[in-house]
Parts: sequence; C-alpha cells; structure tokens
Amino acid sequence: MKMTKENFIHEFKKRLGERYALDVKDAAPIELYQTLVAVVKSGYSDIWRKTWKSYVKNDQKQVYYFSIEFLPGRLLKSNLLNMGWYDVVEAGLKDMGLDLDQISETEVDMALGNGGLGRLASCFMDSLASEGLPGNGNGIRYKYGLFKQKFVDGYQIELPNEWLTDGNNWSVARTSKAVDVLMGGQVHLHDNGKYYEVTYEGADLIKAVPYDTGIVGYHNDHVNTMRLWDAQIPASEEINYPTIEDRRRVEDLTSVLYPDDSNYEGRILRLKQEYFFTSAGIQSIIRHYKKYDRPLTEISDHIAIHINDTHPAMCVAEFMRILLDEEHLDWDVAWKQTVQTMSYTNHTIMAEALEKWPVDMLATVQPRILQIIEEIDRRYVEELTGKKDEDFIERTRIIKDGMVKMAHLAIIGSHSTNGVAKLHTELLENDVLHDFYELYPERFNNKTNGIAIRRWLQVANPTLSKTIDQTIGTKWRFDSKELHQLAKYDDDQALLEKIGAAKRFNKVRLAKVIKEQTGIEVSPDALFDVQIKRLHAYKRQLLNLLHIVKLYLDLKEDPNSQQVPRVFIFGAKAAPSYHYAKSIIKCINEVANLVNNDPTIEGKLKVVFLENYGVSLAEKIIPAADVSEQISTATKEASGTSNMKLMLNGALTVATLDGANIEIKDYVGDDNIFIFGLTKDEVLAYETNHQYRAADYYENDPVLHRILDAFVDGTIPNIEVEGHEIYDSLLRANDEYFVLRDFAGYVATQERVSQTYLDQAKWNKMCLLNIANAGYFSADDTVEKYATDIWQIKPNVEVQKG
Ligand code: 26Y
Repeated sequence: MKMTKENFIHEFKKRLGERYALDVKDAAPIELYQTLVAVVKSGYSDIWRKTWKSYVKNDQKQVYYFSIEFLPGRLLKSNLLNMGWYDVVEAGLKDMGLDLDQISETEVDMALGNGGLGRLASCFMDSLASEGLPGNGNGIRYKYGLFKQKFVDGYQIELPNEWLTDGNNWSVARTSKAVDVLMGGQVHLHDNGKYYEVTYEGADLIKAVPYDTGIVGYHNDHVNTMRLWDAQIPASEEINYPTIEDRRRVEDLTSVLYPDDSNYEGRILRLKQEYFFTSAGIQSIIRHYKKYDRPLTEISDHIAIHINDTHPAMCVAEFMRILLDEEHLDWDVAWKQTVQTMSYTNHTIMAEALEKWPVDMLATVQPRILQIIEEIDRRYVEELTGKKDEDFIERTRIIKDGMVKMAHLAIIGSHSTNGVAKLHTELLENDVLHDFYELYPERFNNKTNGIAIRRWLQVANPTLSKTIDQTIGTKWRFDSKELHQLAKYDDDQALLEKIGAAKRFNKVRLAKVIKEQTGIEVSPDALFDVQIKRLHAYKRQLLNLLHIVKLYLDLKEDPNSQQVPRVFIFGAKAAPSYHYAKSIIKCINEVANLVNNDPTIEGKLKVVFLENYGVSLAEKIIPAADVSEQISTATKEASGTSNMKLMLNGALTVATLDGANIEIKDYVGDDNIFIFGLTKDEVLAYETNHQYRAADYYENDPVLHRILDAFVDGTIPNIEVEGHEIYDSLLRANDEYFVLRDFAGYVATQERVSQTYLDQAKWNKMCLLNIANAGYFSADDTVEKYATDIWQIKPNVEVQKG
C-alpha cells in the first residue's frame, strides 16, 4: 500500500469536497475524521478483496474466532500504522494545518466488550492479520457498547453508550450475506428411514445481517475480516411481528452488551444472543464452504472454529445440527468433524463466572439445540459407562440437575482446551478441570496471552518508540523479541536518561488529561502508581486503597513520613449489579476527595480515579505509569494483559505470583519486579483447611486496625454505608480474598518501591529491562502458537513481510 504525501493531500481534499462540499479550513473535526476514514478505507479495500479471494484460490484452511466481545478501540491510527501510511498522513495533515492526534480523538471507541477477554480477541485479530494468517472474527454488533461511566458524588452512574449515532465508518453492511436464525417454538422429528426430517412450529425467524470490518495486517498487504452480526426482521416476516413489542423482541437481541463479567446470570436474552451469533456464524461458514463443492466429511481440514470462553459453546451443537439436519450426515461422521473443527479457551476458574443454563431455558431458546446437547450427553455417558466410576461420569457429564454446563460441552465437543497463562493451565489440569485432563490429557495445552505490541508501544507511546528505534533499529516492530537487544544497553547512562525523559513527557501529557477531566493537579515528578482493570474483589483494588489510607494517616502524623510523592491512578468499571465493587469505587473516590483537598498533605499524595476507563484511556495512562499494580489473590487472575502492556511501557510491576505475573518475573528476574503475597499453594491450603482468620490481623496489627477503623469512624467522610460494608466484608465475612493477610507484605514491598525510586538511575535501568523483556508477550507469537498447535493454519502464501 503505497501513498505519498502529495497524493494523500490531493485525495483528502477531493473527498472532503465531494462528501461535504467543504474546504479544509471550514470542516468540523467529525467531517475531517470521516473523510480521513474514507481515504484510509479506499487505501485497503482492494487488498481486502484480494486477501479473501486468495484464501479461496489457494484453498487455505481458515480459522473463525467466535467471541461475544471485541474491543478494537480506535482504528484510525492503528490502520495508518499497519498500512505504512502513518508518517505520510501525519505530515500531509500538518501541511494542511491539521493535527492527526486531534482528528483521531474524534473517533468513538468500538467498546463491544467488558475487559480482558474482549481486548484479547482484538489483539488476536490484529496479530492474525499481521502474521498473514487466515483468521476471521465472529461476534455481535451491539447497538449500545459497554456503558459510559460517570461519577456523581463518588458513585458510579451508568449511561448508555450510543457509539453508532454518527454511524460506524469502518464497517460495511453485507445484506446480501444475511442468514436466517430460527429461535423458539417447537421442533418435530420425523424418521423417514434415512434420517430425521426436522420441522419447526411457531419459531421466530430472525434475519442476521453481517457488518464486516477490515483488519489490516502490519506492512504485509493482508486484510482480514471481523464480522459482527445484527438482528433484524426479515422483510418476508413483517406480518409475524405486527406490534412494536414484537419488533422489539427481535431488535433487542443485539441491542446491549451484558456489562457483567463477574457473575453468571441466567438471563434468557444473553442465552439468545449466544445462540444468535453462534448460529449466524456457523451457517455462514458452512454455506461458504459448500460453495466450492467440497465434501463436508472433510470440513475440519479446511476450517477451524475457536470458542472464546464458553459464550459461543453452542457452536458445537449448532455445527452438529447443520451436519445432521441439513446435510444428513451420520452422527458419528458429523461428531468426528465437529470435534476436529472446534477448540476452546478457558479464561476463568472463578466458579461464579462459569456458565450453566437451565434446561428449560435452552428449550425455550432453541429446542433442537437442546435435543442435540442431550444426545451428546447421553452418548458421553454411554461411552464412559463401565470405563469410569459413576461419580466421575456424573461430575463430568454436560447435563446435571437440570442445568447445562457449557464448559463441559466445549471440552467434550472440541479437540483442544487451553488456559491463558502457565499457572492458569496448571490449575485447570490439576484442579478445576482435573477430571477432563485425566480423560483427555492430549487435549489440554497452555497458550499464554499476548498483546498487540505495535498498538501498545508505537501508537500509544511514540516518544519511547523513537528512543528504541534510535538504539536498536526497527526490526522489533516485526519481531518484538528483538526488543531484548535493549538489555545490552543497561549501563548506557545516556539511553537510561532518554527513557526517563520519555516517561516524563508522557506523565506531563497524562497530567494534562487528569487536570482536564478531574480538575486535579498532579506533579509529573511524583511517582505514578497505576491500577487499571475491571473492578473485582479478587483483583483487590481494596488492598491498594488500604495502602493509600495508611500513607495518608502516616502523613497526618508525620509530614515527613513520605519521601517519594505518589499519584495513585485508578481506572475501573464495575458491573452495574455488582454492589460490593461499586462500594469500593465510592470509597476510593471519597479517599481521593479527602486526600486531594487536605492542605497539610501538600501534594505528597494524590488519588485520581479517571472515569470511563477503556482502550483509548488506557493508551494515555499506560505510557505514563511508573508502577503497575497486579495484585490479585494468587490463583484468581487467569492471566492479566495490562501487566504486559504496562511493562512494555517501562512501568515496574508490583505483583502477586498470579497469572502471567509469574512468567513476567521469570523473564525480568527477581531484581526487576516487586513480588509479595500468598502463593498459589498457600491460597489453596487456606481454602481447604479454613484456618484463615482475618480478624487476627486486625487485632494483632495496630496499623491495620487503625486503617480499617478509618472506614467506619468518620475519618473518611461520606462512606457511612459503604465503609461499614467493606469493614464487614473483611472482618465478619472473613475476607474472602486474603486482603488483610497480604497487607503487611504489600506495604513492605511498596516501601522498597519508594526506596528504589529515589535512585533514578537504578529505576530507569529496571524499566529498560522490563521493556526489553516485554517483547516475549507479543500476540503475534501467541497466535502463531494457536495456528500451529491448535488450528493447523498457515500464513497466506501471497503475503509479503517487510
Ligand atoms: C458469563 C459472564 C459472567 C462472563 C462475561 C465475561 C464471564 C466472563 C467474562 C469475561 C472474562 C474475562 O475478561 N476474563 C479475563 O480474560 C483475560 C484474557 O484471557 C485474562 O487476561 C484475565 O485474567 C481474565 O480475567
């Protein structure tokens, strides 16, 4: 994709004129943005077409990544970067008196996910394209993205996120590729001697319309597709949806993203969404496959389907449904293809987030799918009878006590189950999914998460990127393991100073954002201590808060107690129904108020909770972070990915031995990370022996005693209710996540952090070593491993790199 500055300027002005009849100087930001998108899109559309045609021509095996969440964030800059247009366009805009940063800010984030799982899906989409791999996304085009978060009196308020108001400029509606999804009603089977004829009675016919977004690979002339489905009423069916209520039933299907990633909720609409995008995706895959007259008995040689967490687990049954009911394959033949085609990733071991649906609900949503799941379950039990004891079979079967266990369906119906970090996979194998591991050891494997290194470094942090380029060249953009070359320079004082200067530049930039959004002044000379992730009890934002309260109380007692000024920065949304998480938000905000407005603190301590955390805000916070808080209770965080993004940007990690933190520690070495807290074995021991008594820590540790009292004695104002709630969760409910147990270790570790920060040369050296080792967490490498080990797909032969 070639573009010169002159051509760009010409093209841009032409389109602006055609589209809006405007000159550059009269155009509003949104008009400039939309024009720019049009130019960019036309720059890759030819290659987009060629890419999918080449898959067909070369009969390439493709993977379809099914995910109920995608979080691409803004696409403008990352597309420009991947096309190799970034510098030319930036310069061209400048010549016209325009600013790329400013125009880019106009873009509304595509916030079609909650957190880590959705962002991982988007990092994978970027990397699949950049590796030239034939990979497609399949998901839902929610009309309302994840709610917009506001704070009113310190409380989280959720506002609708109408991201489609101005239309979405990147996607293309492909009405001609719509499919019909059948839901509800009753199903009748008639045995005609050869197969069952299946008829539906009283079912809703819903039109699934795909919206395709091009996913541009990095400098390789390769563009993949992310396909998101919208639910509509088919023209032929208008008559069946006479009332507004009836129409709503259909339109509501893809209206909202469920904003909860903490608790499984038996909501029928969510189940309908799951079936809707699963069925639409599978139908369109099989239809496309059949166009080229290949036998369905070999379909698993040509396509792979990935089930991202259990939300799309009905893929197994829907694939079977089509092979059986529409293609009339024998059960065994169909089953073999299904298992060979499907693979599944688990993202959590928290019992409350594991999906299980009541049989009755499934019967209402799609009775035929329930029948098929029942038959899969029956055959599973039959096959194991006599080989395994009854308990084992009852524990592992899919349907039990009127509930359908989606993880069991995904494991039994696929050839691969993977965890997302070494520790997480180990826990799956030895604990949570141990029975299945015993049954199918060959199906289990680990794929540690990775991140889109270019987005999180080149796009988010151009200043640091340039310093890296000047030191080791630009090869790291293609292979981020090259970043390790930086380690050789760990005594290069000039470089270390430049790294420090880049950080300071980004802190000044963030300080501005903080001032604009909150009115709070923070000094870029303070240490920026960052915790950004969903708000969950297990992630322990509360532990961070207890430490902040300690520092505050210490300062009140002795104004010289704090040598290193700190700014604590939070970004987090709580699920609207997650009461406890919302109370923690309220408490953080009230502590912030107290601390920030206390003149005796003199700026030695600041607390900032930025509203509406998401991909775009992350791109501003991460480059400016000095410390990365990764402090979940060991065993609870499957992997984490902000830990990787922050280290890549030269933040030092304060971490428990949980998720991918362990692998980060193994790369950077004990001296370049701050580890504290209970280990996996200690947590598991407490959880079995029940010998933990949180109150002991309160009673025996006067420091902790005072801090907890501050939540209930008025020291922290305006939290009469929430303060007690938190106090009780720790002392009455015995502190489920061992916050009090880990507190002393955490404080001691934070003191080491401050001591280290006083020695800036040493600090910068540690930053450098973190940056140097972050290249091992590239999603490019992760998807390559999925491609070889699980999907058996190869890069497009026509792809060019470099
Ligand atoms: C069913 C419903 C309650 C539900 C909805 C969303 C359950 C889970 C989720 C999302 C989970 C999620 O985001 N998990 C995170 O996945 C990341 C990518 O693998 C991990 O890095 C992170 O540790 C994990 O919490």
